[in-house]
Amino acid sequence: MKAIFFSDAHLTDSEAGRIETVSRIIRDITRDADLVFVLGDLFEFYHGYDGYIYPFYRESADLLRKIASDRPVYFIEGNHEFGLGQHFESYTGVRCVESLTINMDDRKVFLSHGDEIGSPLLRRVLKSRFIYSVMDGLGPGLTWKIAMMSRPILSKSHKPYNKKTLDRFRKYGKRKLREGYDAVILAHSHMADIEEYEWNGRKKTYMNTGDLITSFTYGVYVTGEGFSVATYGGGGTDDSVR
Ligand SMILES: [Mn+2]
Repeated sequence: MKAIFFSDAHLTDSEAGRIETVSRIIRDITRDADLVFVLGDLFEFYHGYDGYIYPFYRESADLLRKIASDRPVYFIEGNHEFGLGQHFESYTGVRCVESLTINMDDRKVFLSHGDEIGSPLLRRVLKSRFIYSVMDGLGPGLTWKIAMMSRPILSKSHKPYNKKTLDRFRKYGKRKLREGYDAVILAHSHMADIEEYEWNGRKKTYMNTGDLITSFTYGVYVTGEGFSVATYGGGGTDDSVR
């Protein structure tokens, strides 16, 4: 069994070339995957509407639909996705969730975008039923415009390396592992990372998928081999930076 984890492409309507590049990467890395996890912020902004897919996200939605046609795909929403919605789910066949606990080869795995680490309060306010109903009322065109104007509030899509943030994510990962998970997979920091621990003879893993903007990293799980971080088209003999 092979699972693929990727996140943080932050696609917008103004960079058609980048959508194409990211589509190619996603197509390539998921080709032989039995299970696919999108760890959030694939889109710079998304709020789902009935019967509607943003025209510039059609390509990405169609790609997810194709991937999900013959294997399970989970989309764990990021802080830039405000309810992908039922239409997105039924159109793509992808399961959209806030966070996820799943069993893989007898390992209990926790997956979340990871934005609960930095600003849980802001997350609660922005991702509220009230805000969603305002977005519903405004419609996709106006909501998109406002979202693009609010980008500085939503958080930067380009994040430089930051040791303090890296450590904060590791610490949170460790805390979740202590709660009884065998693996914790996060994203959001845009810093790919993998830490392995051995507690009471049981192997535990914290992994961060990094991003598909600057570092082009993603996570891999293979039965019998465990977790690893890989770089798309990156150096090395097998693209892996374990
Ligand atoms: Mn994020």
